[in-house]
Amino acid sequence: MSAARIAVVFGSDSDWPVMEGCVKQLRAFDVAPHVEVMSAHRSPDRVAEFARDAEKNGVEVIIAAAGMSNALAGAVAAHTCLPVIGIPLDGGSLKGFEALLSTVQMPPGMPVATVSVGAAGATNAALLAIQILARGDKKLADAYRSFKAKQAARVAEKNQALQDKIKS
Ligand code: RP5
Repeated sequence: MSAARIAVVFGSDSDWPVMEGCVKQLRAFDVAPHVEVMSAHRSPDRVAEFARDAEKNGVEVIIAAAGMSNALAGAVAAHTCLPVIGIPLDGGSLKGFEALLSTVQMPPGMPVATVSVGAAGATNAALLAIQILARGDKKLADAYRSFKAKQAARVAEKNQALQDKIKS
């Protein structure tokens, strides 16, 4: 089996119900990611080891998600030159606002591309990772174009259905 080009890491197995959406979205493009639970606070040594080795292991983009105080994406970014996409998850008592701020507010010199909170962010992180890989992969670029065209067609269908309904 070839090395995974995208890694999806998250802070707890309790994040899986949301993160499964990210993995499914990647698989819809025939991309099989490396998936692993690791925590910036609870298993910091594994986070550092993973991030340091990711590039030499063939990873090109890292998606890192966590709820509450999300240090994971930033900690991964600190140990790699690969692009890191952060997903703030919404399990905490502040409904993801705390994870949003801790993911997005990175200091200058240490970027994390932060997507929206929760399930929408899990989907968008996968799509953004595909877009990044697609810059050097014509097959993925074509698949992404086709995904966008289908999405637009679905909106047009829904609009047509609404127009028919409000006319009658
Ligand atoms: C974060 O704390 C995890 O990413 C998870 O969203 C949250 C709660 O983790 P558990 O207590 O369920 O393991 O680090």
